[in-house]
Amino acid sequence: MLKPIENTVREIKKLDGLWDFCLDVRQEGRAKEYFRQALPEGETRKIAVPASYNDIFSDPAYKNHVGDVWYQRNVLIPSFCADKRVVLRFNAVTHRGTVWVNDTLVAEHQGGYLPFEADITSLVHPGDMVRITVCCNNELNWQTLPPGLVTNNEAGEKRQYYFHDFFNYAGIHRSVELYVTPKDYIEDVTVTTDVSEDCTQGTVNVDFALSAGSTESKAQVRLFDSNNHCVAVSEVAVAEGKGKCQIALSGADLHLWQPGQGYLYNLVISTSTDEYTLRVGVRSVEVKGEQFLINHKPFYFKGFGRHEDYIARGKGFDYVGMIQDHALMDWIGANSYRTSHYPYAEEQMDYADEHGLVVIDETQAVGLNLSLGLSSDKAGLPKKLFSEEGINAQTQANHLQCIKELIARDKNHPCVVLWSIANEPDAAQEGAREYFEPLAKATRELDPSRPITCVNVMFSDYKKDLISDFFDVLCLNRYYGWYVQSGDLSAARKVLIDELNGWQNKLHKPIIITEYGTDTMAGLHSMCAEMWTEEYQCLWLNMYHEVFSNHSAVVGEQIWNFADFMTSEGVLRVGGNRKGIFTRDRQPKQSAYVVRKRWLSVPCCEKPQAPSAQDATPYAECALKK
Ligand code: BDP
Repeated sequence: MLKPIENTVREIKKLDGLWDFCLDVRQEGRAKEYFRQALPEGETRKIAVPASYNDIFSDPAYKNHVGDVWYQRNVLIPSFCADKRVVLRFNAVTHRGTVWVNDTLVAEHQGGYLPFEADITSLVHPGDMVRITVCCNNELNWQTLPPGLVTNNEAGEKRQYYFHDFFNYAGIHRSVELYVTPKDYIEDVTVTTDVSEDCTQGTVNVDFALSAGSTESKAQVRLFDSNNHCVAVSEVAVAEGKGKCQIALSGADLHLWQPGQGYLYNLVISTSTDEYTLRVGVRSVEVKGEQFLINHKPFYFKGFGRHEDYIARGKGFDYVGMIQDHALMDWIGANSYRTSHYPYAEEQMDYADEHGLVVIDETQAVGLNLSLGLSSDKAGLPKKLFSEEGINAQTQANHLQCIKELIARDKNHPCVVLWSIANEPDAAQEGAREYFEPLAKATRELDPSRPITCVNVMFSDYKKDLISDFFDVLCLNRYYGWYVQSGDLSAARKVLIDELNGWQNKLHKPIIITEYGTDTMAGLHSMCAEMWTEEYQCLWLNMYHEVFSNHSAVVGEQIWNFADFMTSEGVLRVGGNRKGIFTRDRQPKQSAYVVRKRWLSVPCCEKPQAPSAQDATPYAECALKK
């Protein structure tokens, strides 16, 4: 799915800003057809788009609303729409969006973190003022991704439970765009790249598809380097709307996309009516034995699991947050992150492409697990997770749809080196193998150019796990010394080492520790480095780092989490999850300096040496000396 762009034949009008908004408290908007007129007077107020609606008004009615909400605005159709194909695009409506233009239903989409669009050419004319109405629903059930459970409490109020550990923010989370293309247009482009073993030759494989019914017989493909110098031109024959070509690069024309150095070319495809420019990074990715190779060199992942989570705007995208997070990741020496636990805004993928940040790209399949203790109300839970009443064939079909949409959006981003199809499913349950095998197979077919993974939960260790043989990389989330062996670092260290050895002996695959961390209250200190203190976080990380540095199969460490983030209420959380290395307002905890020292001690792609006990900060060092 191509991102809208602007050039001489394509234009974009952003529809971000203030929209009318109301909660559908009586859940009557669909029956009363709210889209046919202005939203109900007296209940409607202005809201910002993009943003989550939950935290803006500091009112529990908004924060905890379960069900539909309505957004509406009038839009003037610009003159650039004349004789063009006009498309309305939503980059993310969480979790379900239904869209009307005036009285006409134009789109319905399930899945809160990926774009969808509607061709509205026949409904609009330049100069028209049209009413756009969006019904946004945040309910999660066993067939949605992520899954959840809606119940009614004693007072008859709807409550939403879910099995993932981040707040169920909802709303129009990313930009809304009205864009145009020519009526005969370039519909899709797929680029894969390869690099010779000695890194002296690069190959760019281009496949493109034109809109249905296209009668074009040829197209031109050009590649420009970052100085806008044309390094390749290819005249491509087009048959039935499809064309392909291969571009070879070498010598002064070849610049690899590398971790830390995001070199990008511009690939320009031109037909008689349309032109599309795509940024291309030339690199190779491969899993070989226990190594993860980028451009044929071992790559060691240093970075974080993150969240799109910000004060007041929740999961709403904005450039300030994006740039601040990237500046902090740069400061601390991170070379990578995982889009835990849903696809992030495409702007973030573009930024990572430009800056050579390596991304593990994850779907929103999180919380397919009943044993994580995040829901206090067990009523209504299925007896078996993978069952007709729980995660069933419909869930699996919806999960496949998420994978398809993610790959369709992100396949051309060089930053993406690994697809993660789920986070912490209960991989020890009966039915897990039958559920995941077809999904793993389909992911490989959709994109044969990248390795795949499914992030493993601590309770499905190497003795219990039933699915990790389907995947190329073992991504492990581990909390020894926190949720279990709480406060006991030497016991935790032993379990961690035993487990890494267990996985290594069982599967001989590269291991990335995609989560490890401790809840830490910024400002809480203790001479004895007790749990929840800044000292404990430092000592705990140091212990893990020593183990990783000394283990040959570990090819990456991604700390949980980059920053503190909001979760649902519960006895496990105090004002959210506090495992951040930065606070929610992006200030460093003591651990930030420990991590920075470690990650900057070696060049970008390399694995750091084992730290000494003294590396756990001056405070912790004192706590160590008994
Ligand atoms: C893992 C989850 C992550 C949680 C984390 C934690 O993948 O989303 O936030 O643990 O407990 O289970 O902090």
